[in-house]
Amino acid sequence: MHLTPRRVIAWGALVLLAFVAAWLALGRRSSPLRLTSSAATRREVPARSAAGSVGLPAGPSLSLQELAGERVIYSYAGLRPPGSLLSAIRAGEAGGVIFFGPNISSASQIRAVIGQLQRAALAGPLHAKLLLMTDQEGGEVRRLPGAPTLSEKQIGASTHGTTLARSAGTGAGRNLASVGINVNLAPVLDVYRQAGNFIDQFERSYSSNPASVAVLGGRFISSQQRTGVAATAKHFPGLGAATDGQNTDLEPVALRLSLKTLRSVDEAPYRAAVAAGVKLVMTSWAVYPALDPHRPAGLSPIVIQRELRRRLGFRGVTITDGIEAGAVTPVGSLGRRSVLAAAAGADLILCAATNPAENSPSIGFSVLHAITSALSNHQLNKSAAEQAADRILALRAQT
Ligand SMILES: *[C@@H]1O[C@H](CO)[C@@H](O)[C@H](O)[C@H]1NC(C)=O
Ligand SMILES: CC(=O)N[C@H]1CO[C@H](CO)[C@@H](O)[C@@H]1O
Repeated sequence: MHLTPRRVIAWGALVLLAFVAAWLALGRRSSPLRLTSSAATRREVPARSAAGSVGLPAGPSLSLQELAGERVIYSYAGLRPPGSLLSAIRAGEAGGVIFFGPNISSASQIRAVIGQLQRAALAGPLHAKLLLMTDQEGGEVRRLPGAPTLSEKQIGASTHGTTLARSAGTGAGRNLASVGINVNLAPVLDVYRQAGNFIDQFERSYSSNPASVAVLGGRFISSQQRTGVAATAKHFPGLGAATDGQNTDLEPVALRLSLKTLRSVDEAPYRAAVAAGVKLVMTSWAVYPALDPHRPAGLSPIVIQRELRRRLGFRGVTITDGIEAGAVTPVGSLGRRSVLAAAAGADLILCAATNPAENSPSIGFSVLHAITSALSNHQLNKSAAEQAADRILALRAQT
């Protein structure tokens, strides 16, 4: 072939093209290698903590024991957390701890306990902070001295209610944050019916008017959450109709309200709470025959999944009331109650005794073991448990 200058240029261009094509092909071949090496890196860095902080599916990397442990909120008696609780936390088998008044002797004492608990959690396989919670509602129901001093009822009765609800939320949040508590089991959104009834007797309800409860509860939630402390709207779908003798801590309670009343009165404040971005909702242990005649709200998929999640659009973390409550003892053992609660859609199981002096990590261990075996024998749905763990880890990463 006679090489004219034009042919030289054409061949040169062809050779160059061949080189570019080969280089691209090699590049493409090497990209799966790059993916593999980044996957390997991800396995070395604990997958769960990465998942928790960015909200990616955390599930597949958690063991069954860890998936179960995420759901457990432990309690203990006395001023010092027992060694067995610290070991469970270090093993990644705890979602959090609830504190009661008798466990708190001073701000510095509880701050030191919290430091110890969080160091154990951060040293564990999930490297995620615990959810540390208490009831700092206001008025008589406060586990720490200080804000909020006004009861919900006093706030509801004031002409400056919205301002007071905002400062109660800010005060509660700053007070709890100052000792390291990152979840408040407040505000109460129950709409009371009769003066002196179950929820009104300690002034825990803002009002008998659902619209007022919605506005005041919403203000409390957004102000408190701005301080970095998560709020818990309770007790869904509402305990405002319980008489003074109807105490779910002590015995089964049925609230025979019509579906219309439940939705227009009792559930109404939860729309405002969801709009305010409330991070947790606590279910009640009462039975609401209009919603589910057979099961208490906290064990009912109809109440948790249909009413709260689908109808009201709640996407946060659900938590039971105390698993030792008299209202649910007829259901069966601690283990059976907690598996039913988890199956119904309760993300967190509050493992506390009705008498705080009887609080013990052993309540949490029973729940941990029951949920672990229910997961391993497929009595509980593993992918639903992974979704619950994702919600809990996302909350743990935010607090
Ligand atoms: C298990 O849970 C997942 C996620 O919530 C759901 O999509 C699936 O239908 C459930 N499976 C069974 C058998 O209930
Ligand atoms: C020293 C102290 O106040 N201990 C209390 C801690 O909490 C339990 C109840 O959970 C009380 O029984 C203790 O007296």
